[in-house]
Amino acid sequence: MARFCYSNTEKEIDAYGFDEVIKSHCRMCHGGCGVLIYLKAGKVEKIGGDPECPIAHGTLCPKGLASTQIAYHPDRLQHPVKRIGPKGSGQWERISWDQALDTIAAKINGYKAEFGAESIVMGYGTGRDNEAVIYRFANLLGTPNVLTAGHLCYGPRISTSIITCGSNPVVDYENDPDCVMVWGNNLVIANSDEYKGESLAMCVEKGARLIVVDPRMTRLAARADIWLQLRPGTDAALALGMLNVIIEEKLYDRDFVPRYIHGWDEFVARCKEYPLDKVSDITWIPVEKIRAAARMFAEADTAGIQWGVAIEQQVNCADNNRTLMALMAITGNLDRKGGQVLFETAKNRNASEFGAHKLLSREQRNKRLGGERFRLASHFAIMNPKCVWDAILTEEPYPVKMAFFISSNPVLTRANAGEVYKALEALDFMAVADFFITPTAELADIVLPAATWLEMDHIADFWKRHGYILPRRKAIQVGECRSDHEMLNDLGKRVGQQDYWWDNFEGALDYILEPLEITFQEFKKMKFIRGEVNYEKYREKGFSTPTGKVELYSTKLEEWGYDPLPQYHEPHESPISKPEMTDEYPYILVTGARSPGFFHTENRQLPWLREQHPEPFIEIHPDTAAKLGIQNNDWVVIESPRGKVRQKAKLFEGIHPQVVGAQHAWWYPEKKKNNHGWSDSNINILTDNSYESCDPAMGATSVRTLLCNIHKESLS
Ligand SMILES: Nc1nc2c(c(=O)[nH]1)N[C@H]1C(S)=C(S)[C@@H](COP(=O)(O)OP(=O)(O)OC[C@H]3O[C@@H](n4cnc5c(=O)[nH]c(N)nc54)[C@H](O)[C@@H]3O)O[C@H]1N2
Ligand SMILES: Nc1nc2c(c(=O)[nH]1)N[C@H]1C(S)=C(S)[C@@H](COP(=O)(O)OP(=O)(O)OC[C@H]3O[C@@H](n4cnc5c(=O)[nH]c(N)nc54)[C@H](O)[C@@H]3O)O[C@H]1N2
Ligand code: SF4
Ligand SMILES: [Mo]
Repeated sequence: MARFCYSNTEKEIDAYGFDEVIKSHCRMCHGGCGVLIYLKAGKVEKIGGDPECPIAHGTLCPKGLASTQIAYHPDRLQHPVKRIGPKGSGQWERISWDQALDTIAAKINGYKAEFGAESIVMGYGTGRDNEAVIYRFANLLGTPNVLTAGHLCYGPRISTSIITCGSNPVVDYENDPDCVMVWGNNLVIANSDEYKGESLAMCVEKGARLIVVDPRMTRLAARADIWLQLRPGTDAALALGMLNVIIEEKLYDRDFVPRYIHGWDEFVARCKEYPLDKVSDITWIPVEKIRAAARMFAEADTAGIQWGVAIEQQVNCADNNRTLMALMAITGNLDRKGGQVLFETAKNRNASEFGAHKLLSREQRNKRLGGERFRLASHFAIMNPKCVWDAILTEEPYPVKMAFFISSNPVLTRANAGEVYKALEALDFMAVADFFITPTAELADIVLPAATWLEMDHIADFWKRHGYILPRRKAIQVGECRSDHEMLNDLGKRVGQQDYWWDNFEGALDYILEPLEITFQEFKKMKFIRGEVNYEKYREKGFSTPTGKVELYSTKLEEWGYDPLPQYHEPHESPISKPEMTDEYPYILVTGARSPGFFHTENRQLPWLREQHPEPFIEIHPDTAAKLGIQNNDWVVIESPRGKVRQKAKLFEGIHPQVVGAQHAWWYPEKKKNNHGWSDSNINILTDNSYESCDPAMGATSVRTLLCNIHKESLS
């Protein structure tokens, strides 16, 4: 991210004739960067970074800078519509908000009466600051079925860290860790969750040692002291191997371990099952490199692991997270200043309380689809998507009649997209709230026009674990667009939840802030609020787990019938687990590495961003490409047992010759045919969502590691 040089707001107002500058917080991704919104004649003219922001310090990424191109896009949906042709036909008619909400409410009330609240699935995707309001609506309705991306993204980090050490440990960049190990993450592009790439970049700039664990050469890997180019999906084996070195060489924290670890002896025995020669065979990384990385991490005075989503989208999802937490814990870095801290949130009502989870009855909770199968996920109200598609298509264990997707595009973002499409086509009734009529929205009966972050008042980041809350201030109104929060506040009142909602959503914001004894109007005048920062809290309070210790041996997983100790399983589809497939599908496919201008399926319509990246590409090693007669920029067909799609070849030496890396979430808003070309380049046509391929406790779908074949597309 380039530092946005910003000196003097008033001078700029005079020089460029802006009428007003509003401080707010961007949310073109998971959000958090402070911005200055420059207004002229009631319109946003420019977005700039806010140097006073404690999270991003005035830096912005291309998506944030392009926010106006979403807000004012000519294709943006500005009023509710209902479908008047067949699903996917693109025929829509304008209706009023009252008509739209009354219709949706009547459907909800009808299905609830006839089939039970569980026949209605509420859906969202990645973090948008609307999760708590969606859970609140669902819990009050009595449906346990809220379908999110939480099974394969962030949910695993939160749930495994809660059962292991009480909360999600966040790298303490403010206090300059001496070593950062970046594991399955590319923060300088993704700026994900609690983090912004700027903090990591500054930390490396100041001299922190850097270890990168990634099958692809990223910008960070190129700068690293040690780059561990592992075989995709073998992270747990690598981490267990590193733990083994740290244990054997007695590099662990001798003060912390005996006092604060639960199950040390059993854990040590498990690690010993992973000697480095075995780990090297599994991971493709030379023994000496693994040993050097383990030593570098363990010997640093303070160290943190910048962990990312790649470790979660695997069959070893939960165990990957747990082995990385073990590395943090046994080296004494957990909750240590400059290590990885369990930050306390501000004392506002948190997302879990606002989400009204306690109001969902035990009887309804027990009906959560897949709840018995994926018990770690279900304990945190998270679902595996296939359980929903199956219930729609087979009516087992009970019928699902309606889905309401708010900020999600599942036909592009969920594994085995062909099945997803079929299921959504089979639904009795579907509603969507979005900025555009996306390929998913094309299958809906009603689409509601959602407000962007520029168009809402909100308490930003109150779901994150970095401890900050930030004011988001409404700058503009576009058409009849409304925030998801306001929309659900109104819909709730139409389905019998009137006692739990407010005259308008500002009442909810006041309710969230109530424990801090301030109103939203008062919060709006502030820059941010941060929870108290204390380190090594465990010395007084222990860890918030059943044993009060860091549970490397998990009593919760044991109670739910899983192995309480982490272990490595071979990916469901790999040259080792499925040797019989390798003739037909010789390459390992990884998908989804983030690109700077797009946020999953978003922004393909925005000229500033699409211009820089007009087509999807698949990274192929030059030797592999030469063998297959593929040249840079050739269209390539990528095939798996589930189907085939096309992307353009990008020859890239930073990837192993047997591995290819394809982009995810591609559709073509400009295409009229085939529902905006939803299946042309959509890599999730190829990904597997079978139950056996998912993490057995978390239900994470393995979209990072599968087998495929590639060939040059023929012109005929
Ligand atoms: N193959 C493969 N698949 C993946 C991944 C991968 O790496 N590889 N990554 C996975 C991950 S980590 C995630 S989190 C998911 C993301 O999956 P999704 O969240 O489903 O995907 P998005 O494209 O981010 O969001 C969908 C829609 O939300 C709309 N939107 C944005 N903000 C708002 C808002 O405030 N309100 C409303 N109503 N709509 C809004 C956008 O216009 C967009 O159409 O994808 C997953 N899918
Ligand atoms: N611009 C942009 N920013 C985004 C998003 C976006 O779509 N666009 N999406 C947001 C979301 S929802 C999320 S979850 C985050 C994700 O952000 P990150 O966690 O940074 O995830 P990715 O960039 O998908 O993947 C990180 C790295 O994992 C590597 N990788 C692939 N397979 C493996 C493996 O098996 N093991 C290991 N160790 N590494 C592997 C990839 O090569 C890649 O470089 O980004 C968020 N930010
Ligand atoms: S990183 Fe996210 S919050 Fe920051 S400017 Fe980019 S899109 Fe906005
Ligand atoms: Mo994600």
